[in-house]
Amino acid sequence: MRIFSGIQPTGEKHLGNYIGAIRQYVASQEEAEPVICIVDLHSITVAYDPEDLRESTLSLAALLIASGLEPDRCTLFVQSHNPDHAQGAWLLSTVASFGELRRMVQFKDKSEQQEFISVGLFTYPVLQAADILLYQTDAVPVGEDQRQHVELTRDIAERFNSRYGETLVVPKVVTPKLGAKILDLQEPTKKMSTTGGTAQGTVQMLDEPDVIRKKIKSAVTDSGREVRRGEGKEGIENLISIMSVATGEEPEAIESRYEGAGYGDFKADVAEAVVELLAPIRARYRELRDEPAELHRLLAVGAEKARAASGPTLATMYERMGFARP
Ligand code: ATP
Ligand code: LTN
Repeated sequence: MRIFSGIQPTGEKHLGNYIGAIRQYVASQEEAEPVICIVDLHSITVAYDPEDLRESTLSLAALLIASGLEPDRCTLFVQSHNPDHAQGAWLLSTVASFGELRRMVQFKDKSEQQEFISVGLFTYPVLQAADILLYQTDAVPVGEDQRQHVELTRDIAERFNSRYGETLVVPKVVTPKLGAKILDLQEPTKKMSTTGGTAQGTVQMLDEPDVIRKKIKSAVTDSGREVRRGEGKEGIENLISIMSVATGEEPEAIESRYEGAGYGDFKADVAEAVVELLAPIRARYRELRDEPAELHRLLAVGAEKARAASGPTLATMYERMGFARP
């Protein structure tokens, strides 16, 4: 079973990224050796600062290791350290159609926020398909917002196989049972987001405990008073999911435990649960950031493992597509 996922080195990583994605990567180490890619080539598709990108790439590597990814039990690497991704994306760009890419919701959303809409932002899902398909991936753990991209990847793989013969594994998307879409605490109709959310409604994984408490205590809820899930109770439902993931307690058990309690007490407990969840990650992150040489070494080992895994697939793609090769 091959597991692959990608995460962008832009901005700070938030609680939605942890619950929807990072937590799944860590858990998948129990069943397989997942391949986790820091997708820096994807991050240049919108306006960015080159110095920030360099810094965020190392920072994300440290955060992923601090969250529980163990370089001996997974392949953790930076996308641009393996040139097969860019090559694979070019080949696959002839197997994806303009019409398919035009329907991508993430492109529609992100292009609205950009003054300059790059061609790279449009073809972004083809690079994502190359990421996944080069590793003959069976399962892709992601949050709900990435489902459409993984479905496109499946269509591209099937089309490649029918044009050129059975070559690529058609991957499945895997979203967590709980927390596949964590909502912004201030606008609980939108997903918590790096680029599109509110600052107060986004808990960053590296926020100080007091900042986390403040954000959770001021979360927007509803005019009712019952701690339970349901129509019109998106804010409370979101907090129940967060608490459930942080403590391991089922949502039903949380609902009955808080029967008759007020929102204030509930929020205070959610805040403590999140502070406890993130505190060890933050501490370990600090230690790792003090050892940049060690981080570079781990990423170099990861890149080598990644190239060894993607190389044979890329070679077969070239061959099947009719390129003359020695
Ligand atoms: P943006 O919000 O700007 O689109 P992002 O946070 O989605 O950025 P990434 O950092 O690449 O971008 O996302 C990493 C992973 O986190 C992806 O698998 C994505 O599905 C997941 N994810 C992102 N936001 C949420 C959320 N609110 N709830 C659950 N999972 C999420
Ligand atoms: N598009 C994804 C990041 C991403 C990814 C991938 C996820 C790039 N390549 C491959 C899974 C598999 C995002 O914006 N979160």
